[in-house]
Amino acid sequence: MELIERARGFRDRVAVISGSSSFTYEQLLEASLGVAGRLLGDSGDLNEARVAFIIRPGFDYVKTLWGIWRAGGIAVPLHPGNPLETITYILKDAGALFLIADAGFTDNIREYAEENAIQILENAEFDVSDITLPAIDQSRRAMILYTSGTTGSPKGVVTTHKNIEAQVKSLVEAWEWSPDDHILNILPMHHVHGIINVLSCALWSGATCEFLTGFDAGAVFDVLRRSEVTLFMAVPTIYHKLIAHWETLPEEEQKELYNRLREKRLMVSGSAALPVSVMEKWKMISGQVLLERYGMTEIGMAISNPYRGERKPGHIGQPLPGVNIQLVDESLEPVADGEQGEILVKGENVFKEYWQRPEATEESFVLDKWFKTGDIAIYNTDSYKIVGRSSVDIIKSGGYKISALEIEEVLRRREDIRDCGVVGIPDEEWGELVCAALVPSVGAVIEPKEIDKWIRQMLPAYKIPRKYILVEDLPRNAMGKVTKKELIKQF
Ligand code: MLC
Ligand code: AMP
Repeated sequence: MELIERARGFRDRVAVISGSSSFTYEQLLEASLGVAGRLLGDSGDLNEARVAFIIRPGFDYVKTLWGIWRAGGIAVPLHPGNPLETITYILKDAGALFLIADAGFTDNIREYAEENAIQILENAEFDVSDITLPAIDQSRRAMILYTSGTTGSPKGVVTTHKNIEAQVKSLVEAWEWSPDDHILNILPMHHVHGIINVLSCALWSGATCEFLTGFDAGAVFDVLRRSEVTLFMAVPTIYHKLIAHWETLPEEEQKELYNRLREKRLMVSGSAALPVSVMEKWKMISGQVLLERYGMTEIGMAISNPYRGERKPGHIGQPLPGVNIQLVDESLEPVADGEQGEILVKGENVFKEYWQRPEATEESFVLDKWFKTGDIAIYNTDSYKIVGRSSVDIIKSGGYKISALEIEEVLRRREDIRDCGVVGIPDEEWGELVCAALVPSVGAVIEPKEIDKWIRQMLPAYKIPRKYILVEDLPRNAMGKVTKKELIKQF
């Protein structure tokens, strides 16, 4: 694996900072070797066994990811905050054979793991003596990330080592990463934004990745104040929250922060549309023109504003190195410049398959292996601009992709709900807010608070509806199909 080979060239440099501890590339190589050895036991190769892990962002997360890769396994990162229902769904769907977890996360999952022959390993220091690692061909599967789509349940997006390398190399080239870079990571580590754009680009480059375990605006500014930090990447909601925090600070501190932030090499926004107002405000408080880029779990990053050159507000820029883009109409014919079309993507960056869903995989590719993103864009004077999505059932909130259908399925499990419709309502801070219209069953009295409590046991926080309305029936067209555009007007 080139990632590991390259690390040997940066042995004494700091790879990861978590909390008050720093870890060199040498320490990362050694600790990940320990994880690999523990996973391998007496076998010489995990041969693509799925290894799930629930580890807080930091050095232990990174050593585990690398250890799984070095042992020949497929890494399946899980979010520590997710409810048991979500975690067991993924363990089952991925057919995980191992679960590596921080102490404290294993208790409520142990029973499920034992029943399903999943071996639990508590995150620890592992012995590194006497380990022979398998040779890993680039074409082998490396990672499964779960993503929501227009089908009810999340699907596993499988990327190979080659896909990951292509995604990383493209960004390293476009954004001119170097060993002198130092990036702050506050993103969740079960999605491409945190794993690829931040962590893997840093480690590929011999740079330093510093972790905070979650988002806290004051703590982010404290790290960004330090001159060695050169890069920052986040979703628009995070920039919105940072601006709100900045506005509460005394004038002296605001000025001091401006002077610190304007020295940064690059600040990037992505995972959802960056409102022009947020881009302008951020420039005012930091002197930084945010670089907006566009990506997706299935493709890594595809389109980006330039590192050098004009970053156009409200636009996502041009194709990244190695990535091919075209816009097509519903008959898959290319559209003219200035016309709307669905973004199709092709290149080594594009994922291999949806895990054990050959039909879904086949449906997502058209023409000659072009991936259908479901995003609608126009190309105007040298830059792409996202104008919408082909499905109203996909919601983006806080940078997370959410399937309305998945939430509806969970709501419909209740006897007091006869029908329901979930929609995304535009929101300045979150991009969209998940909202649900509920049709009560005959005679049922619905208590939104109780539904909220119940749904929290099943879905991650970002999928929980923020507003409920009760309706007698959902709006439908002449064919009897629910018209979500009409439903949105009722909120
Ligand atoms: C959380 N909350 C929300 C919410 N998410 N409210 C509305 N909408 C949402 N989407 C609420 C919680 O219920 C809670 O409320 C409160 O906010 C704090 O919850 P939290 O989870 O602690 O939130 P916070 O830490 O503030 O998280 C906000 C955030 C987080 C923006 C930091 O959402 C985040 O890290 N987002 C990044 C997601 C990401 O990395 N996406 C990339 C996917 S890859 P209460 O009442 O319960 O206290 C991809 C491809 C690409 O998209 O192009 O990059
Ligand atoms: P995910 O499936 O979580 O990886 O989310 C991918 C989706 O995020 C894309 O299909 C887009 O809809 C959206 N997205 C990512 N970046 C941007 C951006 N800069 N502007 C608008 N939407 C974006």
